[in-house]
Amino acid sequence: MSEPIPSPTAPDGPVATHCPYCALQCGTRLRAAGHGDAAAAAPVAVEPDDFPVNEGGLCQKGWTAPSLLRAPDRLRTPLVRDASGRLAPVSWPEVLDTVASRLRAIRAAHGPDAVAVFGGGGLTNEKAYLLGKFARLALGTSQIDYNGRFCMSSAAAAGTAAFGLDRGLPFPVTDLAEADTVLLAGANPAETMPPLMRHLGRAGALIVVDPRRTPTARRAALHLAPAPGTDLALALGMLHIAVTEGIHDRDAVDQRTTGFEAAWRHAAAWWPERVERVTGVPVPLQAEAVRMLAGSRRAYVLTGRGAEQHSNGTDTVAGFVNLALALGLPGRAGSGYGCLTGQGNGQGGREHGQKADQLPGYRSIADPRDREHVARVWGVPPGRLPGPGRSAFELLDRLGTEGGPRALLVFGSNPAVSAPDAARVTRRLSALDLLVVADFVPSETARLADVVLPVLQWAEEDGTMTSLEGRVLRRRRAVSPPRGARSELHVLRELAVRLGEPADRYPEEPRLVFEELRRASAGGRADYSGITYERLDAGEALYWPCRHTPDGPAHPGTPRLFLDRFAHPDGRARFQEVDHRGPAETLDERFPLWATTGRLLAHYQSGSQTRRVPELMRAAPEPTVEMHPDTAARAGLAEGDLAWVQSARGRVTARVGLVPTLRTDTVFLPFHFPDGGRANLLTGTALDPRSKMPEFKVSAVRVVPAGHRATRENTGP
Ligand SMILES: Nc1nc2c(c(=O)[nH]1)N[C@H]1C(S)=C(S)[C@@H](COP(=O)(O)OP(=O)(O)OC[C@H]3O[C@@H](n4cnc5c(=O)[nH]c(N)nc54)[C@H](O)[C@@H]3O)O[C@H]1N2
Ligand SMILES: Nc1nc2c(c(=O)[nH]1)N[C@H]1C(S)=C(S)[C@@H](COP(=O)(O)OP(=O)(O)OC[C@H]3O[C@@H](n4cnc5c(=O)[nH]c(N)nc54)[C@H](O)[C@@H]3O)O[C@H]1N2
Ligand code: SF4
Ligand SMILES: [Mo]
Repeated sequence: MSEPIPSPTAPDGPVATHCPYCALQCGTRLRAAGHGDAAAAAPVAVEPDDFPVNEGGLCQKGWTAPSLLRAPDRLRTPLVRDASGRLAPVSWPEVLDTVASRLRAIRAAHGPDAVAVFGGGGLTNEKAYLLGKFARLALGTSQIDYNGRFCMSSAAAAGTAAFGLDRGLPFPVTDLAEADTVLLAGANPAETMPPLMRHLGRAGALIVVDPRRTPTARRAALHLAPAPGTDLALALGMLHIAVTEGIHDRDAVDQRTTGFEAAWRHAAAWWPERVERVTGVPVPLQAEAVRMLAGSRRAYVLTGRGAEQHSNGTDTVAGFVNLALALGLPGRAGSGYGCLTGQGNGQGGREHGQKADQLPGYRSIADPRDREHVARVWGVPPGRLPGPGRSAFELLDRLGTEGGPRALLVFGSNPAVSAPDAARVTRRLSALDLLVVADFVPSETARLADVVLPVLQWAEEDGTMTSLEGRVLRRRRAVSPPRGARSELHVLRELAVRLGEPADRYPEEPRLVFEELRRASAGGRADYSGITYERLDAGEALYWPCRHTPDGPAHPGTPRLFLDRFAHPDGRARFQEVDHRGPAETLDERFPLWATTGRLLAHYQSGSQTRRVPELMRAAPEPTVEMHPDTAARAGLAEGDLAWVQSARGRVTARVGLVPTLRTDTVFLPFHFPDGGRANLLTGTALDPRSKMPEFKVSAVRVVPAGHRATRENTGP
């Protein structure tokens, strides 16, 4: 097997590409100094591009992203755990042979489902597509899922049920600037997508639903602060007020939806005082929020992870969608419902087959016609495609158990930090016969691995990403990768060949993979067949669906969905019949506080990337537990003290940050930190029955001074 040809030198001029991190995918231009080997060490300069979503702005993470390319512990060579238990460098041919032969042995002994794959929403469309194909054909496994399950899966499930199609925002981000009112339920874009605030800042008024008074809530006309896990009661109550005050949009309900009566039967029981008792949101604020939305000609309801990451997350989103439908927002020009998708390619990553039940083009792996179409593109009989596999947490929780997978390949996730009940997941990862992790830094999961594959990162590779608005963007190579790293497309091809697949089934040129993805997605719900690198490189703004039109003018793409009809066969949106239920856990004397988790401006996700950027570490060096001064005082804690936050699962050590605007029954932890600072040592394993989303946003906890043995007196609110 020959080594790939060394990379060409980086071009001289600035290269237009996009930020490596979140789904806003801010446009940037990168300039690399020097040529050849010198270039691989030289600094890279970034400047914001004049791209519509960021309009020349970037957040702290975007500005400092180039230093990620020069991380001192960047992985530069494959590693295999040796007899002494150390991860030792090996050559590429050796590592590929080792992985392939161990996979073959595990498969021969235990069957194809003994090998599992865990993907990520940060992978380009090309990588996500090829990973799904590799799993189904080269490994023959049904056991593939990805971290998007932890992200927007509840919104995807609710959106598909309501509209017949799930595209996070069915309209361009810039439309938000024209709104009279925008309700944000459980989203904090001032920290998670700062340039989005430019557009929201031009809108008339913001309503923010968040237990914390976040930087976003501080900019809102109205802040509703429900107890964590009670949003569905609030959404039902808001629908109740809209209908009882007669300010809902009867015409829209009659003409464009079905199922209102059944949904209303549940909302009818959520009168405002009952909602106040459950959520803590005062009746006048509930009413004002509804009146603001109903009185606006242009209004949006948007959800983020705060509303979605619950064991009732899908129903909660459905509750907000029901409210939006009753107000006639979805399908009305300049109005709508949307979910703020999170990861760089969180949208594309959920469309091209790394999800357990899915084939490219947002097709279903259980649908005979979908299977037939994709099997034809792949050149195999449909019977070779496995059926649906387990969802992300269910998959992780079976690793190394009787009848569960014995090998796992991780591409683009750090579940040892980001999965719920992280100690349990870490034990499961350690119980595997073979853990293979592809990454460009030694993440906490990579450190547990038997084999580490060093891959390329954003500015070193070509491909496409699909942003939160469903727009397909070009990621462009701007710098030379280190010599020892290889592209994932190359790695997948080399492994596939060693597992007996024909090489031409796994192109390693991103453009060729995209050409195949176009055909595989043609006619699917997320149809990319009309999108080409040429059109994207010519600067066209292309939103899916975008069909291939061999005989007519090129399809312009679809920036705005649902204006004429929804995607269900009857063209109508569906109200969903949902009722409130609380979180899986309740408070008691031992665990008298709610802990919720989320994000800080300076860090990204499991932190494995941003904890390697010095400026970001200076901004947020360690885990902090935010708590109300009274809550802290009752626990005997002061600002800056080290505290233990304990749940039925485990304990996190964090520094106390006093936040006088926080609810006294709630504490907040970011999930970006490793080891004993992992917020996910606290979170539980309850899953939403529809989306399989874990309950990241609510755990019952107590907070005590670190090193302290808890007593009843010092833990209660
Ligand atoms: N800085 C930064 N930006 C990011 C990321 C990052 O890691 N760091 N990650 C990206 C990704 S993948 C994602 S998914 C997005 C997430 O973006 P957001 O959804 O904005 O982020 P979170 O901080 O997870 O949650 C938002 C808010 O939900 C609130 N919340 C907690 N519990 C509840 C509840 O029960 N109800 C309500 N209504 N609110 C609640 C939290 O207080 C928090 O302020 O951000 C993307 N952008
Ligand atoms: N408690 C709590 N837990 C949460 C959440 C929460 O709000 N609270 N949010 C959840 C959400 S929304 C998400 S999205 C998940 C995210 O959690 P993770 O899935 O852990 O996400 P990242 O930290 O982005 O991990 C991506 C890893 O892949 C690497 N990587 C990046 N790009 C590539 C690539 O192209 N190829 C390969 N092979 N590797 C790459 C990075 O270096 C990093 O180590 O966390 C979830 N966990
Ligand atoms: S908002 Fe998101 S895409 Fe934009 S610079 Fe920040 S992390 Fe990057
Ligand atoms: Mo996410």
